[in-house]
Amino acid sequence: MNRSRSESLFEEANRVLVGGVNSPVRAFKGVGGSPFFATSGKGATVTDADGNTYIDYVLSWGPLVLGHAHPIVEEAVRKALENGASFGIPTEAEIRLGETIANHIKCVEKVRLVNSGTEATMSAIRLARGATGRDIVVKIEGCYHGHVDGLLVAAGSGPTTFGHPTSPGIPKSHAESTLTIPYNDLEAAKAVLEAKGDEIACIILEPVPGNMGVIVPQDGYLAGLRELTKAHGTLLIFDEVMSGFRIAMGGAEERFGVTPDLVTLGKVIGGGLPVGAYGGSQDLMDQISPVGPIYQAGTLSGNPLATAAGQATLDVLSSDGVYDSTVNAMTLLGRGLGEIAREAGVPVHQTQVGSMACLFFNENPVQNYQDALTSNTERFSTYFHAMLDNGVYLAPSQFEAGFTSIAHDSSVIDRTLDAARSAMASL
Ligand code: KE4
Repeated sequence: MNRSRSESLFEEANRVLVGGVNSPVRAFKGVGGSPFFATSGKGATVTDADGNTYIDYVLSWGPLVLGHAHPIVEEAVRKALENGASFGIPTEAEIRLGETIANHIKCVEKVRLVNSGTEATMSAIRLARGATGRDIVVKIEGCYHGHVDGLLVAAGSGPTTFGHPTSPGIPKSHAESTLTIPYNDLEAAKAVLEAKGDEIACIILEPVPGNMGVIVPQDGYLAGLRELTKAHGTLLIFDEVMSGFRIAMGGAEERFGVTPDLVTLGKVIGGGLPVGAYGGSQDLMDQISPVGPIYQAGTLSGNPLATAAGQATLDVLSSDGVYDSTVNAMTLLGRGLGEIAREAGVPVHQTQVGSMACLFFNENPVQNYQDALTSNTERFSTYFHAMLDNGVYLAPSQFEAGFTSIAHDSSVIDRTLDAARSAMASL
């Protein structure tokens, strides 16, 4: 497939943009080669600067649950823009988006809109620390919550440890107030809470992680975390920036019956424009400025264009049968990929929750980050490039999630499976 225009654009980009990108994952470092440059998207497909069209399972890393350039979303943003791009003064649209979020995510009595998932998780952690008067945050190894200083921490040795930063520029003090435990390990959670419980402000996790591939919570894991955190006065934060409106319209609380103290959202609620949010009980949220003393702010938070795109997306997604169609598409795809892998004799471990899924090139089950790391990333990279050359764009890393949209109909899935049949045969 000819991508010469993208290649020359990437050379130009590298002269002014760090790594040629504005977010590292886009640089294809996980799979080698260089990224294509997008020029347009429509429904389930995205087209590059050389005119190649790909079926898109990245969907801007999750937001485009209605597919690219959905007419209702486009019209909503166009109409909002006619009245002006931003006011920095309250607008009714922010009330309506807040109400829509609260109507779906039951633990949310009050919400604060921000501009990214990172802002949402950073603010939720500040709230947890302010509300509890405690400093330590527990995160789950392999979960990603945006580039928040204290959360760019990898686990040290052993199941529960003081983390060390995975990035320069993070003060030792930040890393020292972050503990890391493995996913799906209640014993590790129990140990850390018994050891430090009265200093731990919160445990934050992706209830269904999508940043180490997609991993399914073992039965009782989330409920166990809820029980343990409650017993120690530690807040439980579900980071649903990725899983929100993907694993259920009501998030993990609906799917698993576990109610967190705070939830963070992003991606889908902005429909492709910058929106993040964090929410919880009125008692907790009213501790945020201007009602309470915990400060958080944002020039463009709740801006009219982003709220219009988010509202239109959630309105379409919550109409009859629409959400289910995204899940059914992923189920159809997963079934087909499993068969193709078996026919090709390629060992894979598949996971799916709602409309997010992962194909691990791994002959064993993947229950946590250490398991995920044993996947055959070489084989994944070969598969990724074969699929790309066959017109299917997957997330350029084994440790990401795949997403479907309402535009991924059966003909799109069939075309994907044809591409997979030939890609798998080349492994
Ligand atoms: P943003 O700041 O990128 O909007 O959201 C950060 C974030 C928070 N929480 C979860 C669970 C997330 O998945 C993310 C961002 N996800 C990555 C994809 N793995 C975004 C892609 C990127 O970094 O460019």
